[in-house]
Amino acid sequence: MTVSSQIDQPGYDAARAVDDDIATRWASDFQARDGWLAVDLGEEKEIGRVWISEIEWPETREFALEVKQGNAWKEVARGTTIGADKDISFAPVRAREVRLHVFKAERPINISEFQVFSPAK
Ligand SMILES: [Ca+2]
Repeated sequence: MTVSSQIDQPGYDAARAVDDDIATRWASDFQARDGWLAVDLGEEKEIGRVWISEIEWPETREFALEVKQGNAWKEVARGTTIGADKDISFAPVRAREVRLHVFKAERPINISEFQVFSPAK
């Protein structure tokens, strides 16, 4: 897990966004209005869906899902709001690293869960 920034408080580290617990979350620096959260799957896998849960009030206004291809990030999906229950499917792609890139948020970024799946069958 790598993130663009981190709030200066314990208990909100990046790993909280992938701990399968909706009650815990990653929080960006309090001043941040953009940023990203990247997940390393450990090996290249075919993926085609993510599930994202933001904190209970929607803060994100513009975001993209990106996968790393070589040294560059490639956009596979784009959206505006996220909210508590956002399921996004996209054209299947092979990648090891997946990133939620928030371009614009109303408040600091708070992501409770960011889960990556193989393409829906
Ligand atoms: Ca969590």
